[in-house]
Amino acid sequence: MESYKEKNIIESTLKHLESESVEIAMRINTTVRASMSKKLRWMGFMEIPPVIYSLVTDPLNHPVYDPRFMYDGTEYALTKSMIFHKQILVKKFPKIYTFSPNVRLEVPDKKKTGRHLLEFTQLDLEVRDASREDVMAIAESIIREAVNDVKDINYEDLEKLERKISIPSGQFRRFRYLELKDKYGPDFEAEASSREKYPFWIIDIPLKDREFYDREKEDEPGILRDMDLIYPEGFGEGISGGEREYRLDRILERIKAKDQDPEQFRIFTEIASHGLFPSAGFGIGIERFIRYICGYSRIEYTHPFPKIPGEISL
Ligand code: ASN
Repeated sequence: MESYKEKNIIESTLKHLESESVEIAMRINTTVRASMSKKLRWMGFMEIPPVIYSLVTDPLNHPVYDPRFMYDGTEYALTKSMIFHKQILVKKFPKIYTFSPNVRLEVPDKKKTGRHLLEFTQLDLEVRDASREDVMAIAESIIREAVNDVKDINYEDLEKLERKISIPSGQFRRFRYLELKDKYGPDFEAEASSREKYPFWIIDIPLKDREFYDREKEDEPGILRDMDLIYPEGFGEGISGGEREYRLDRILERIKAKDQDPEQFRIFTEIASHGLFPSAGFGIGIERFIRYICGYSRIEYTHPFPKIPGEISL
């Protein structure tokens, strides 16, 4: 790397670390992670170590550069999400969570959104024999608890940021994906996010807008038993999850319907042929959640070493 570029990176890294916004976000990060772990353990979850690279990872539903490397003659991928590992894990442990580092090399243009980091952490959880509604209730309760803990512990920081945040005490609002799309047009998610005052759910996402692993509704073909959580005030998407397809024949059909190469998922489908359980789960992006709590316009202030799309970073 040319030395002037290196000098710029060193300067900008040190400047970033000095920023009060980063300092506050790190205190809130500490509270949020402890709060979520505490609540989930209380609910009977087991914490599992993350998987950083693997023989199989989430295909995602949008194109990203796919980092792979060879080790001792075998090709591995960096984790984009632990979805398949979660489905395998619930065979043994009925309620699991992990703080999972994900690498998603998004196109440089994604820098504009202010909510994409190429490397981030999601708290990814999965529950055997659970319904979508069960895990939505879990998400609501860990969010509520974390916001309350931040208000108790980090009140001085919230005052400094002049940030007031409130979470409904009951269920969050739910909107069906296609109804929202009819109402607001193609940019419905951003539109609804900027209009709403509280976090809300988008449910029943169509098959073509999602990965193959979420379960199709029996009574409404083409629509999935899944959901996204959207933060209000324009902060956008913060969670995605759903009930999972666990039957091998349906998994294979869904891979085919997505025009994906079954070979890419062979190791997972082989394991699925030994039997998977029905399950539901979700992942909540930690940096996005902190961004929403702090009210930051840009996500990079939630990470001391942010990987910003299109930029060289430490
Ligand atoms: N973690 C998400 C889920 O459980 C998947 C993802 O991040 N793409 O559904």
